[in-house]
Amino acid sequence: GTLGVAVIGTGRMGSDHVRRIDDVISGARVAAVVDIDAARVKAIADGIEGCTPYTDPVAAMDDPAVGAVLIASPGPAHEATLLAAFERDLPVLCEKPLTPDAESALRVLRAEEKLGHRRVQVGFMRRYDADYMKLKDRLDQGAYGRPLMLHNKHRNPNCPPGFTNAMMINDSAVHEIDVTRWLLDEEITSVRVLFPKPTDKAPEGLSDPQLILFETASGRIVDTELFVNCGFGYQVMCEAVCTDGTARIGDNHGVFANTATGWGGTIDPGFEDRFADAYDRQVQRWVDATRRGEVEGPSVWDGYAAAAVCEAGVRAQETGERVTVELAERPALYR
Ligand code: ISE
Repeated sequence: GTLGVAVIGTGRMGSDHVRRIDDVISGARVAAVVDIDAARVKAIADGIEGCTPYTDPVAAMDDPAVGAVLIASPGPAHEATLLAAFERDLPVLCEKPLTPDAESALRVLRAEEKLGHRRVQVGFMRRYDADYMKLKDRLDQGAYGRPLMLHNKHRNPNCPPGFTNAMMINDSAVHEIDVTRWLLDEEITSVRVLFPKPTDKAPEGLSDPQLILFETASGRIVDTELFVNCGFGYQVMCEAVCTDGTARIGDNHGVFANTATGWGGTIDPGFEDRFADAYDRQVQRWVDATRRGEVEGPSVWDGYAAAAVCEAGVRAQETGERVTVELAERPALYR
């Protein structure tokens, strides 16, 4: 039957997921919405048939209409919700970050291991973007030989208020961390961060842009230009440099026009537009897998490994040094 989903957290991503499950996704419906803001969840639930508002995630999970959980609350709240979902053996789609640090991510990993089967798909949605999927496919086929380097660019028009240097790593570069591990199929072993001359568009205390360098287990090098106040739009690019060629995605797609004033296209204003298809595909694939009783996509191991690299990244920002990534051994469940 139709999967009843509890959407936990109704901020920017949570409310987008409510709309997505309600309008776009097949095989699922929003059975419950949860937020600490009671008036907000009531207003959302009032607009959706058969949807119950809650302020407590655990109460929502105990609602018999709920068969799966989508976690889109702030990162520090994820661990408690994940552990409660494990207790009820409920399938979970958890927005990134899995948890805010490696230690708590490892606790979640141990809890899922104890459960004995995977229950979580982590919201690294770039793995569901059509361009990234093509690049991954071709790299896996060896279409350009063996990959040696990746050049990434990650630009946001502006950052939300209160954005910090650590958030540049934990919220933004975390996507390049996941993409690197996924495309190259190996772990990141060290991180360095360089601070170019900053833009005057960045808020006080934020050094923007930053240049982030990863080394991987086999000695590949990956650079990322992270620029969260570029001012003009949202752009994500990835170029793989391989032994027999290079391949690049993310040059803006869409309509290419010739007009009196020149040639070209438009730049997406934000990640909701640029990655709309990826978010849709991510949630649809999660619903489909869940209804088959399966789990796919980025795992708790991927969430933990990303958290460990983020921690090294923040230390690299603070010290100016090359910081080695410390990783627990990969459990059999995730091999
Ligand atoms: C945000 O949280 C995201 O996940 C976006 O993909 C990223 O581009 C942005 O920088 C983050 O703040």
